[in-house]
Amino acid sequence: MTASNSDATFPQTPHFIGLNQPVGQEVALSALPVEGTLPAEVRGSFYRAIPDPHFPPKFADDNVLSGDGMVSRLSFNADGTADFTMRYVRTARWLAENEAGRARFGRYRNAFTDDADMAGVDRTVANTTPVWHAGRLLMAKEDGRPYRVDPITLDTLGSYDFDGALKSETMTAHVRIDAQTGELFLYGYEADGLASTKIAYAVVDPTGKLVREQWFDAPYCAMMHDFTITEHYALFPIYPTTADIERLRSGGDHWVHDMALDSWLGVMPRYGDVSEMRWFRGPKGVSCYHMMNAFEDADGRIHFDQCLSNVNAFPFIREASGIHMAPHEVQGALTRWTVDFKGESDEVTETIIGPPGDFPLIPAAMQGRPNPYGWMLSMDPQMKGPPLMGGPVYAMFNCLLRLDFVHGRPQAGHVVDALPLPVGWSFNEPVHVPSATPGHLGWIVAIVDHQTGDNTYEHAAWVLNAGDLAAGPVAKVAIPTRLRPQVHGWWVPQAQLDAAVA
Ligand code: V55
Ligand code: FE
Repeated sequence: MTASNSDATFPQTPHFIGLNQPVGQEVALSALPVEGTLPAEVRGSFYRAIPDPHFPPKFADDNVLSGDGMVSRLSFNADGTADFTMRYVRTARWLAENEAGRARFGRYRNAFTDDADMAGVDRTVANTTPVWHAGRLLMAKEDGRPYRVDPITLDTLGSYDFDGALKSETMTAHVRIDAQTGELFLYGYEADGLASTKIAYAVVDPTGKLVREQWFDAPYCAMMHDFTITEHYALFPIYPTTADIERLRSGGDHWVHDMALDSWLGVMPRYGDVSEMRWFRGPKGVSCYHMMNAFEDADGRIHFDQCLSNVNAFPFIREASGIHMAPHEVQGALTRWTVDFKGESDEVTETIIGPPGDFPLIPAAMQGRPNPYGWMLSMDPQMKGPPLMGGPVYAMFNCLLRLDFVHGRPQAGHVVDALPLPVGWSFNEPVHVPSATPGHLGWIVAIVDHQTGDNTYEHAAWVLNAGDLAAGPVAKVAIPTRLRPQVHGWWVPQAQLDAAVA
């Protein structure tokens, strides 16, 4: 048994109330009934990463991103039922705090605010993405190395450094896997310490062996949450959410957004040398957490498609930056930056290609190649009430969209299919399950939240036809326990799980 936070007091801020209220308990539910018809192709496990603080924070201004990593697994079983399990990742930090029965680590990504006796203890919380590659499940967070987790039991197997090969102290939660080669491409920023400009870039072969790691300097230290690959290039975007070591030393915030600084896109041949990196300048002040994809066209130009916004989307980062904006002033769109690695220009060419929103998704097989279509979460403009409060933006998305870049109208943001939810409901990030039927777009699995009372919620996994969202779920699994908003998820087909366990 682990110490429970259920009787402890969390700050009554948006980070810890409502949907963001810590769950504080591990869960094991088996043989959950599936309502409707589960497609035979939806066989496998849907992993989710959730931040869930084990103990109330040392500092009341703590944020939702600091929470201890929890990994959950929704397994769609051969008998047509589903199992749901959720466990804390036993990070060094979790173990140290569990032993003391209280928080010993301080502010978000500021080790200078930790208890003195925690100096040198790995403070990452493994709370952002469950990454599956080469039969290994890794719980990743961008401020440290990932933790390896058993994909069946969810037991923590320890901090993972690719058998000693990874030199970077950090690894992104947004790796990219080329489905055609089976390679995993990763980077780590602040690779040698807090507020450093050092970025590590590494390639992992299809067997999981890290075969190459190179370091380079960013134009400035920025929050580098995601990156992309194409068939021939690796692309590193830099947006002006910046860190400063003196601010950290004085106990301040890790991140401040600077509207006056340029954004940048670093591009290098993906098997090349970092000395070949070219930096393309983007607009000032913009911000992005997630890219849908990047690819090369027939002329060799590179298109980089991102959920871009005019400022950092996280209210607590804007507050720390002295940027006071009403929620409606925070605007964005699915935005394409086009660059020509072999051309003259050092600027990006910007085109709006889709609606505002986040959590973009494409089939794994299209990674780094042209994606004629994709999905993302957005806000239903017709909604007759406020969004559900939750997550780091304090507002959950309530609409799932399909974009078709071939058949959709650019004026309509290429949106061809939508599933808006009623007031009081929200979507968490979906995953895609491929179909073997030619022409079938596959399936979408996502957790849906529903507020039923003052502080009561119901949660279910919905399975949708990815090519007919508007039809609503073809199957649902109610998950009868409280859930906190997911950061990211990953779909692992049953055959890959079976092969890894064998
Ligand atoms: C994000 C999430 C993080 C983090 C930095 O969603 C950025 C973006 C869950 O932790 O530390
Ligand atoms: Fe992310």
